[in-house]
Amino acid sequence: MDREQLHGTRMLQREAELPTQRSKEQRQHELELGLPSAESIRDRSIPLFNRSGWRFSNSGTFACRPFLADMRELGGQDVAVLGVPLDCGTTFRSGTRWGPQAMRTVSGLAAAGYNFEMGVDLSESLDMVDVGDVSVIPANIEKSFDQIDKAVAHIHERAVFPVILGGDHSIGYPDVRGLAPYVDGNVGIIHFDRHSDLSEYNYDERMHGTPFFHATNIPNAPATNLVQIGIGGWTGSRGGVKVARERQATVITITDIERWGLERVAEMALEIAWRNAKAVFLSFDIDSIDPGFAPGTGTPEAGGLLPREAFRMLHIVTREGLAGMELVEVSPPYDVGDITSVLGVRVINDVLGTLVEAGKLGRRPDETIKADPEVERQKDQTEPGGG
Ligand SMILES: [Mn+2]
Repeated sequence: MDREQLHGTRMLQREAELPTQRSKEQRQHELELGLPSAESIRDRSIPLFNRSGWRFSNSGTFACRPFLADMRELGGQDVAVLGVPLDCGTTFRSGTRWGPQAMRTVSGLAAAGYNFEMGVDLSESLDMVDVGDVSVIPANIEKSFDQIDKAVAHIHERAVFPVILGGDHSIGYPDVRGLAPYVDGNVGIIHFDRHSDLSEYNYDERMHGTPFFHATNIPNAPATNLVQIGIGGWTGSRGGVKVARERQATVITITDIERWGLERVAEMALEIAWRNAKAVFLSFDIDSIDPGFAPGTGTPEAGGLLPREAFRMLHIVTREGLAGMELVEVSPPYDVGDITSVLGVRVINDVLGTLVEAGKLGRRPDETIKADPEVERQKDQTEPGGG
């Protein structure tokens, strides 16, 4: 018997005879819909926005909203939900590449969009689309940053509010990098986390402990407008502390929250983020909430926020409006009964509900409905004659 008689050899030849026309047309179509990728991507058949839904980009849409296949049609909507299935920036447990899919899957639970306590109905108030995932480059974080930056910038350029589903926290840097050029002034950052994420490098690269070192190097995103809420525990690094001290970032610990109370620290965070700023970005790391409630995450740190504490503070810090938000570090392989994904979706819905309630996004279903008395009081103070 010789090599030519092997089935394997025949099949080697067979592959060369199979047609490729349909798949080539499909890839070309996806490239047209998904726009050209960042300059650093050598394979020019990879689009900027992933239109194939392959592998870790395979998921339903957020809150069962329409999937926007053609990114050339973005514009005029209120909200674009964007997945970033990236976890090559994790330094301990990976798995956040499954975060967008898991959150989309469980988001169907609250897809009706109605919240009794807030008195809002997102289905009535928000024109929201799911634009699918960024085509990330799993083996190259810098190329992934270029893709994320360009994708986020495309959403801001079309004046749509992005809700970014991580992915690990390394994406905080390109998320801010994609926003900053579209803000005519400074960008404030409100950052919920148990970790400061201010190191210059992890393992010689810009991984998930580094996003705010690099984001606050962007000229119009100064660290003096960075407020970090929930910092503490044993899993942070000393390097980041030095950066926060030198750049005068504001760090609010769990001890501060216990001592001063939720309302006072949240009011302070809101004031510092907006001081001489034109826009504020919200970065919410799910590990800011105690791992008893949010076990599905890469760097768990006990003693974090209770869910209701996080919801109360979010209600205060987001009511003046946001330019975008990210929900990062949901790692479904470590989750139990999807509770971490459910919590992530709840945070997103609460923020959207607050923005609608405060008249900062979409339309209030009935303008005669009074908002939270606290919101009204604030408006009366800040807007002479308004209300
Ligand atoms: Mn964290």
